[in-house]
Amino acid sequence: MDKNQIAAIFEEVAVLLALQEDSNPFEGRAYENAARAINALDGDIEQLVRDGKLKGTPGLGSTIIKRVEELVNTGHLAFYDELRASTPPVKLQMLRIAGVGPKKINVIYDKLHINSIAELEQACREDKIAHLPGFGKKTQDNILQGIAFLAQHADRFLYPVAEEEAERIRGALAKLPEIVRLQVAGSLRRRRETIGDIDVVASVADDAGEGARNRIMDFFTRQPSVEAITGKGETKSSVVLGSGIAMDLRVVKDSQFPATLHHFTGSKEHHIPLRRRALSMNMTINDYGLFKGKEPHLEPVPCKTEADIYAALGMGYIEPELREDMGEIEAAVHGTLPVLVQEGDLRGVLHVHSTWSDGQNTIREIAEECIARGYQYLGITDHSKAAAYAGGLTEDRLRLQHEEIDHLNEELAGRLRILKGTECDILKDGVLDYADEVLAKFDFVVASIHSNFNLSPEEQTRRMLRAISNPYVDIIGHPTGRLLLERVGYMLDMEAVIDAAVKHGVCIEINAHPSRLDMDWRLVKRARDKGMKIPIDPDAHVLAGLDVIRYGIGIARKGWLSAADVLNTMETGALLDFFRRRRA
Ligand code: DGT
Ligand code: CA
Ligand code: CA
Ligand code: ZN
Repeated sequence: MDKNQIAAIFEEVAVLLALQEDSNPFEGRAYENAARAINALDGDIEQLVRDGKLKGTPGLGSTIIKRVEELVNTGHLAFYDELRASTPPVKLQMLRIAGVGPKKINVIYDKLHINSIAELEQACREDKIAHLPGFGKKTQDNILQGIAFLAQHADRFLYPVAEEEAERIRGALAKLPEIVRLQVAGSLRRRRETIGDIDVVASVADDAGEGARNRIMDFFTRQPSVEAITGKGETKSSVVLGSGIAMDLRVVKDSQFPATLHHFTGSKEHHIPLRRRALSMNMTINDYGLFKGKEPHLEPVPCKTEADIYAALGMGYIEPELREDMGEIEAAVHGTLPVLVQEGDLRGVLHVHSTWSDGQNTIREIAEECIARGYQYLGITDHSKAAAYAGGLTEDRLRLQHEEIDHLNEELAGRLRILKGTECDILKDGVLDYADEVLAKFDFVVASIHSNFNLSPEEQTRRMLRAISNPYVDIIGHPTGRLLLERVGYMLDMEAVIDAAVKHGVCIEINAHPSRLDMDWRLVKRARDKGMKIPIDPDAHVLAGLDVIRYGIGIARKGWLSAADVLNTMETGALLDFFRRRRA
């Protein structure tokens, strides 16, 4: 068991403790602090336990150390298992509702004996929640909204969940000798931010017999991750996988593959203007293929690839990410589609947390990882002082951090440049958490909202615009604060925010975390069209958090970004000039 796993269990213990009837806030806080202390430990925790070296670590009392030892030695923690077993499941379910924390959950549970989210919804409708001590009408409405949001998104999945399930099965199918071509289609291929179901298209040789298709379908429905088979035929089978996501496999003749792949890649919205264009050229496109003429007099146009289909319709190839009816057909006809950015175009990353605030790795560790990944620069952005819950830095600690960065930069000269950044809180009134003299000491400043999510849209927009007008702000972090499938973001007028950012030369990030992917790709395109340079930021809190960059690349591509539109494709010198010029 490594330190990240142990810290995660302690974080969960803190939550479970807070959900107990007569919870003691100090006990919970002890586990939160312990989780942070463990994350920040240098070295292998199992070794530290074996050597008895945990004693004396700030944040780790003797009880906690015993529990760490139990976890390291047995892989379990009886205390945690008991807590889990004794916590009513509905309390954990309620945690998923935005704006409802342990305190409110305990009141709801104790006073109204609620056993399910459906009962909670009922209690809201009967106006019972509003009358609980410390609640009120507004809270009740928020809970109803939160429940509706959960219900609406209950049947969708985050991209990485769908991708992992799809990849496992695609990899298995790829080994079958009967299969000629094989491709994931649907929203996953288009790299949407959330996925309804997985669509896969396979082909067999045109002269293959029924046996080949049956073998493929048998193999597919017998995959270990298949939980249920909801349909099984010669051309289409459907299953439900372990995570609850559904998957359709279609098997067609290889000569039909391009048209079938194109159809099931979608989107439905992309197909509408495309079909219209085909008809205007006296052609027909459907899920079987491309034809000259109109029904019923169809004459097939042979196409070996999707590019052939687009070419026959008089346009350039349209990448799957762009197939959303956002103007891509017209651009393909006129040859003005962008060359989309790729992960290899990035020269560095700009929004990363270290152990100085709530990250789990030291700046040195992150720097070495960035070198290994071939980056030229690393922008460290720990939290500012208002974010006390996340270990935000006071001005005194900032000075120490900057000394450490200076030393590392001397040592790593020629290999990596570490940029001094901050993820500075935007306070309620739009003022930044650090004074201008402090902000001036950074190479660049990311400004983010982490509090007061419930302001009116007008107030929230005003707050954001004020932050944007601060000359030290270079990048706005996760601009709407949304958490996909969990909560909508805070309400603000993103069109006004983009316009103001463009006017002040401020960038708005694509936060690449798969639960955020914020700003949304539709807004990315709008910002790009107005000339904004957009950074793709990992917002990493641990080394593996740098991997999420590729989800951000997907969103950048959906937003029509080419390498030149992305801030962190710049070389180090050009990037530093960019930040300096902004301030001058
Ligand atoms: P999802 O699964 O909700 O994340 O989104 P998609 O785009 O994967 O949608 P899905 O799985 O329902 O269908 C896959 C593709 O098949 C879709 O993008 C386009 C095509 N398709 C499905 N239903 C229709 C339809 O009624 N009309 C047209 N033109 N195409 C359809
Ligand atoms: Ca789908
Ligand atoms: Ca489907
Ligand atoms: Zn943040």
